[in-house]
Amino acid sequence: MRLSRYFLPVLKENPSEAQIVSHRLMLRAGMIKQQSAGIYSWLPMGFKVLRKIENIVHEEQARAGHIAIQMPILQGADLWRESGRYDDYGQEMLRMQDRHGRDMLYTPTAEEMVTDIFRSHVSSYKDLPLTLYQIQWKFRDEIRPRFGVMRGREFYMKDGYNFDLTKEDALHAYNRHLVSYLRTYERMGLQAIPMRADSGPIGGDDTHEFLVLADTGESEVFYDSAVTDLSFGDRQIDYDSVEECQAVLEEFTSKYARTDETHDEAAFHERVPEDRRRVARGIEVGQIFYFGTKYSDAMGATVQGPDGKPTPVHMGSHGIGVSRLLGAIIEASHDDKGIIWPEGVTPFHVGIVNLKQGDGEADAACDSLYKAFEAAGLEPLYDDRKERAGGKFATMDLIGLPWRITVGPRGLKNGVVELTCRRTGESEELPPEQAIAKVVEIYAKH
Ligand code: P5A
Repeated sequence: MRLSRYFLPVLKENPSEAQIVSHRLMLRAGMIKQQSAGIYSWLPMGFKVLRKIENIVHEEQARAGHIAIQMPILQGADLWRESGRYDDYGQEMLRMQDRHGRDMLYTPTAEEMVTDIFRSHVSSYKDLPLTLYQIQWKFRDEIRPRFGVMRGREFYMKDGYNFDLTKEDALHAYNRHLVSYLRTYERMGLQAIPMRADSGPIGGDDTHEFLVLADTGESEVFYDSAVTDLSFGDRQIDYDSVEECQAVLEEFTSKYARTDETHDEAAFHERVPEDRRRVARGIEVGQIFYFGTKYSDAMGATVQGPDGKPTPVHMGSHGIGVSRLLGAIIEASHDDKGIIWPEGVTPFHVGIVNLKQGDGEADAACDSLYKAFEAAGLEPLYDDRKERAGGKFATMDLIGLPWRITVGPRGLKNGVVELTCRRTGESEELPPEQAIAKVVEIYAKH
């Protein structure tokens, strides 16, 4: 993309409404625009990152054997009356009526609808296990929407639902989700720590939240510092293997790590040596639940079991805060100049800064870099505006592309361009071909 043809409405001033750095940087970098409290338009660069995050989620869901569907945003109230949640959900649910006076709602989650799909089409235990998921907009009329996309009213969520014959099978689905989430977040450059949590309006006893540590997080968390040494890395897991998933779950959840809802001070002291006890704040980027037959009992979702008798299915649901993740990633990865995107989610792979737009040689060198990156399957953002170098650097630093190539007449005389790493600020002068090769090699890992 050439910046002169792009739509990147960066703000020079700090927006006064933003209380935390990720919200401020998303507004300043022209990624989102607020339309109502907690409701945003996604401008091109914000939308691009949203799509990147969404793609990672889809890829990791596919790897775990889960199947994508799409359910409607507006749902009839009847299914929710069957489960009892139409009344339970209270004011967080946005309700409306259609022209016939039928009660409708904007989906805050979709346990009821997916259970309805299941009961309509699945009748035998032989069709299990099954996990269906979607990535879809949700609405929760939060009392205090704030911090930009972090606590929106309209937000984008991956919600997945497993259907299993037995509790044992459903717990494997739970463990499988935990493993696939660890991998998903790591691909986004995040450490998200599974913590024992409270199940709230979704219900059930078994639940973990995934928290990214950040001072601006809304949850208070208590943990053994040893959990921050754990990393999923590039291990290959057989998602069908009960033992392998169980082993990962145990590795990542056996140390003390809880949100304030389930925190137990006595257990904290007993289980964690004093020098490893940490009290901090975290951003909840996902949550997994096992709730057994709560919805299948209420809604008559049974299958014919091996004994020929109707058996209610065991279920769980599993969510990732896709739009919230943009905020979480920025909270975890920025400096005073702007965002620092992890390679896995960056909107463009590399920025090209032309120090002397209009200079024949500099323009030609930039064009050829641009073409070479495109040919290698990467997306460059070329700042081809007639602007001062200082302004171009400030924009690149603000929008946070991990790698920048600076091209100017002086370097070109010596046959070199400058390759700069956004995270470390380190630069090196290299012939253009070598700079390209280096960037291509870095992204081969992402
Ligand atoms: C699991 C999927 C559920 O709703 N039902 C279907 C279960 N879980 S949850 O924890 O309530 O939400 C899942 C994730 O969505 C994000 N989230 C939000 N993001 C932005 N703004 C909000 N107001 C908001 N509410 C929830 C969180 O990341 C949460 O973990």
